[in-house]
Amino acid sequence: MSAEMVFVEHCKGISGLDKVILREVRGSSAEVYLYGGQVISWKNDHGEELLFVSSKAPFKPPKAIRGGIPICFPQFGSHGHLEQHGFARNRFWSIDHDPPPFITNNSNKAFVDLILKHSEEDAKIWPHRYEFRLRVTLGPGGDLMLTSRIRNTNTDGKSFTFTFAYHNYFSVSDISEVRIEGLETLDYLDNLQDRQRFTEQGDAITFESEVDKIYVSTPTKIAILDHEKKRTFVLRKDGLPDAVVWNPWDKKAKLIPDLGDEEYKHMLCVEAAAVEKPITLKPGEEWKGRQELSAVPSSYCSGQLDPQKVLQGN
Ligand code: TA6
Repeated sequence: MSAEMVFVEHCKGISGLDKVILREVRGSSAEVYLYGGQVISWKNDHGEELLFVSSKAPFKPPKAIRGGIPICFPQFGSHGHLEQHGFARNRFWSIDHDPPPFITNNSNKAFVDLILKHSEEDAKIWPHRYEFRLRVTLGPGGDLMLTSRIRNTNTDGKSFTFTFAYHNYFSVSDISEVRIEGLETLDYLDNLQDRQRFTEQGDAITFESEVDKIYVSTPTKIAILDHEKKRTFVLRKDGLPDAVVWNPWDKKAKLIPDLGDEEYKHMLCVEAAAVEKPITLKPGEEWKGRQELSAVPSSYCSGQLDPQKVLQGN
């Protein structure tokens, strides 16, 4: 390790937007935009990009950036009176210079603390005071951790209720070659059928058409296996009982202006979320929701990946 290793760099990104680059000793990196408090890039120690960002994303506020890890708060989706996915993803966050202490592994050096607070403008549509603290950490092994702490700071004695998601866009080689392990046999709410409830079959989830499902009460660990890339993403989550799986497929992709017509093939959203049971905080209460992403090489075994090994491993 060089003595000059810079773990955290503050600079300008696309469209002159403020961003923070996190770097780790073995070469992995991540980029976080203050606009949206959004992770836009996560690279492994070979410099390979692991997140999908649309080539048509304009990076022009007030539009949310299509890709990376948008934060959906205080509303996931369009069920509610707020704009789709809430407003946190198109607000300018600030650097949090003095966050309350975390009970975590504090040997990590590549991390940034961001904060979003209520504003007069937002109070017109969501009349609450809050502090949303987000820590993004890149571990020495290249794992990416996001921890959200949301506190009700209302002074009028009122509780508030919200839904939430880390809307992860993973970069995949070819959506037809990808499968998800860890969600089989679970119940899901189908966004394509008015959030009706169904039960998933026993097989791993594969993709051959549009999917937009909210799996409820899922295990804390989900694996996304990319056969062609021989790569497995492992998503671990805490405080986030649900998992959303979304791919727009060809017809829907054509209707999304900031997504290339063919780009649906190279993206898959698997999101750590709290949707089915909204979270309510009384004044002074804090909620914490955490996810950890890792990308590990996976190998073939008689033409098939062994998902059990992936799910059992650390
Ligand atoms: O998380 C899945 C989803 O809620 C889909 O319903 C979908 O349309 C999508 O997110 C993207 O939403 P956006 O508002 O970013 O276009």
